[in-house]
Order: sequence, then structure tokens, then C-alpha cells
Amino acid sequence: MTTVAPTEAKADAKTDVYWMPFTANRQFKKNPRLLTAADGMYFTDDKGRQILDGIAGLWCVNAGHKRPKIVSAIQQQAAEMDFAPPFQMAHPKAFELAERLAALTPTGLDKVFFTNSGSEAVETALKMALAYHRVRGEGARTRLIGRERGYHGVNFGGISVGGMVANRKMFGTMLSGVDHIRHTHDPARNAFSVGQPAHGAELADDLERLVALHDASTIAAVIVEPVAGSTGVLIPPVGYLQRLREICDKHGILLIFDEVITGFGRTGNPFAAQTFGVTPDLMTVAKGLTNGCVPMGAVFAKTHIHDAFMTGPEHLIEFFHGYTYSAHPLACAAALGTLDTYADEGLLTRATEMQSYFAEHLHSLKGEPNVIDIRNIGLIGGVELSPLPGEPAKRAFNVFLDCWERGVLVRTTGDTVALSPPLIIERGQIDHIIDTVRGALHRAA
Ligand code: PXG
Ligand code: PLP
Repeated sequence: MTTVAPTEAKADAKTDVYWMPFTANRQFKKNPRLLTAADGMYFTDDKGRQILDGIAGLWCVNAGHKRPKIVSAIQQQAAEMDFAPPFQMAHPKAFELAERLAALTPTGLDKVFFTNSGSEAVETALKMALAYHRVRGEGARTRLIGRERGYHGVNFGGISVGGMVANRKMFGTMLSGVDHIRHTHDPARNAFSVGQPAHGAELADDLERLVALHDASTIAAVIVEPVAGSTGVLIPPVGYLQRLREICDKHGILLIFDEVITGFGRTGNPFAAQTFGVTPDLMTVAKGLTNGCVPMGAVFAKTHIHDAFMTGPEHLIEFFHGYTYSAHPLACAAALGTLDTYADEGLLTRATEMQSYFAEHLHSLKGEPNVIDIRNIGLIGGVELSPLPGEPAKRAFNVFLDCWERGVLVRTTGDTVALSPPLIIERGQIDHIIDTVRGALHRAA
């Protein structure tokens, strides 16, 4: 092994070894976009430019960057105890965090299981649902239902219930016994809706179609994102989630909300379940749980689901599942620092105050070149563009590159430009993001 001084290594950095995730590697490496520092609403790039963060990193840095309480919590924890085994052992911060979180969740979601990402939270929730039915003597309920256009991370369970074709088509048969209800995107009726679209509650009845096909006695759970993020910001129609809840209750099917993006203030309440007034049986989170600072995810379960496992001999493990890094001390410390920061600044409800300003400015993009729909809720926005003929996703990507050149970070998925700024955003920064996108739309026309 050769040793190189850090400065030399930096100057020499090559880009060919690192195989980047969800990235056009060859294109990126011709002209890398490198971030080297972050503070508040801004990144700094390797050329010293300030980049306004319009997407909270990747929907995760909800309190903004480099927040002092989070930084010091992580620093102190690293110096105090690096690791504690999570199986048959624990450390105090894991219990403290679980309790603090349960105080924020909708009533009844009072048990917390820790993971290291949203993808792992999804796998955990799906396994919990299957095992729950089995321990209650309904082991025939093995079927999992997702939704077209859903994103539930990249592990095998998540892509099986997920509904984005590019994330699925390369990977064989995935889990068996999975089916999907229809997505809710209906631009013919709902284009340019401000907030929740009026039409489409009846799309939840598609679950009845699958019940008629498979029989409820074979179905364990339905998983949906309350607001679909990765697929391009799809807001649930008025009444849709309520209807899904009713159908699940009628048939004894567990309802799982994947709140990896919507959790921790994104829609104006701690969780989207509260914004929409519908409580799931299981809820997955990640991202904003630690403000993106240390990887961590979690599953919240209703007490009766947890309690159903607590029946056999007391010395036996009740749920054969867990990760080496479940409730990692650094992650717990970061999450506690994050919850303190959210509480100090009222961030978990701040999107409620900002959303009308955000919506008004976002929707001012209506009529700009190639804008075919605009969608919003809380501090999430999606601007859908008509694709360049024969080149899907390229127009939006050109908008992304143009904004980057002008110092604003947005995100694109397909031909939708997505915005999800840190919840600390000020009005002037909203103006700046929207004006930059507006200019980019003209240049990409
Ligand atoms: N569920 C949902 C609803 C998500 O949005 C995951 C699970 C997976 O989380 P991890 O931590 O394993 O990545 C996510 C993640 C995008 C984008 O561009 C969104 C996510 C991840 C990467 C990109 O929209 N969401
Ligand atoms: N692979 C091997 C060989 C392992 O020993 C382990 C954990 O002990 C894993 C995978 C799972 O790793 P993790 O618990 O970090 O998810």
C-alpha cells in the first residue's frame, strides 16, 4: 500500500474508480459537479461558488446544513462511544430517541424499530407485516400490494412493491406474490391543481379489484407513499388516502405509509399522515430523521402489531430481523440533535406558514415554455415539462444543469423538476429558486 499525503491525494483525485449511484457516470465524469462544504441554505462547490440548495440535499436536510446542535451531538458521541452492539444489548440514546419520536407520531404508532436507510425501513416494514399475520395465525396473508409509480428504495422487497419501471426491469422476478394498484396521476382532470387535486379518490377502489382477484385472505399489506416523491411529486387526491384506509380496514389488510420523504415536516406537520388525517398501521421514515447527517431509518408500528409478537417464551427472540447498525450511537445522537433543532425553530410545522407563498410562486411558472403541469403540497413542488421529442428526461435534465451553472440545486426525475428546499428557507430564497428555474425553462425551450 502506498501512502499519500491528503493534499496530494486531493489534487490527484481521479474519478474512474468510484461507481456512482443513480448517476450517468460517463457524462458526470467529463464535467464533475463536486460539493465541498455546506452551511444553512447553501452548498459550496470545489470552485468556491455558493449553491442555493433547492432540494434539501436529497429531500433530507430539512433543518438546513451544518446545524450546531447536530454537529456537536455527533462530535460528542464519537468521542464518548463509537459503537454498541444492538442485538441483546443497547445504549441509552436508542431508548431516548424512540420515546422522543413516538411523541411526534400519529396516535397509536408508538413502537419504533431502527434501520440505516429508507430502503431498509421498507424491507423491515414488509417483513413485519408478513410476520404479524403469521404470528396471529393468518399465515396465508403473504401477498404485498404496492402502487404503480411508487418508489420504496432499491432493495428487493422495495423494488418489488415499487412501480418505477427503470428500477425494476433489470432485476429479474423479484419477490413473488406482489401486485400493484393504479397510480393517481391524472393530468387530464387535475393539471395545475394547487395543493391536493380534486379528482381521483375513486382510484383507491382499485384495491377492491385486487381483493376480488386474489381474495383478502391472501393479502398482508398495502404500501404507498402519501405523496409520491421520486416519481415526480404526485399529490394524493382529496379523499383518496381515507378511502384506501377504509378498504384496508374492511379486509384486515395492513396499510403502510412510506414517509421517507414526507416525514419530518415536509408537508407542514411532523408526518403526512397528520396532514391528510389518515393513520397507517406501519410507517417508514429515514432522511429527515437525522437531517441527513448520519444514515438512519426507522419503522413505526402500532402497539397491537408489536404486541402480537410478544407472546412466546420470554427468552426467545420475537422478530428475527435487525441490522448491525440498527440504532447506531452516532445516528441516535444525530437524530436527537435534529429533533432539538426542529423543536427550537418550529420547523416541523413551518411548511404550513410557507406553503402559500411557495405555491403562489411555483404556480407562477404556469405558461412558461413546455410547462404541462405544476404540483405542490407543503414545501414540495413538481414542475412537469413536455419531453424533448424522442429524448425523454433530457429537457428537465437540461434545466437542472442550467440551474446548477447559475448556483441553484434542483432535482429532476423523468421530465419533472422537483423542489423540496430545507424548511428554513426564506421568501427571498424561494424567489431566487423560482426565478432561476424560470430562466432555465426559457433557455431549455
Ligand atoms: N421510500 C421512499 C418513499 C423514498 O423516497 C426510499 C424509500 C429509500 O430511502 P434510501 O434512504 O434507501 O435512499 C426513498 C428515497 C429522488 C430520490 O430523486 C428519492 C429518494 C432516493 C433517491 C433519490 O427523488 N428517496
Ligand atoms: N453479510 C455478512 C457476511 C454479514 O456477516 C452481515 C452481518 O453480520 C451482513 C451481510 C449484514 O450486514 P448488516 O447487519 O450491516 O446489514
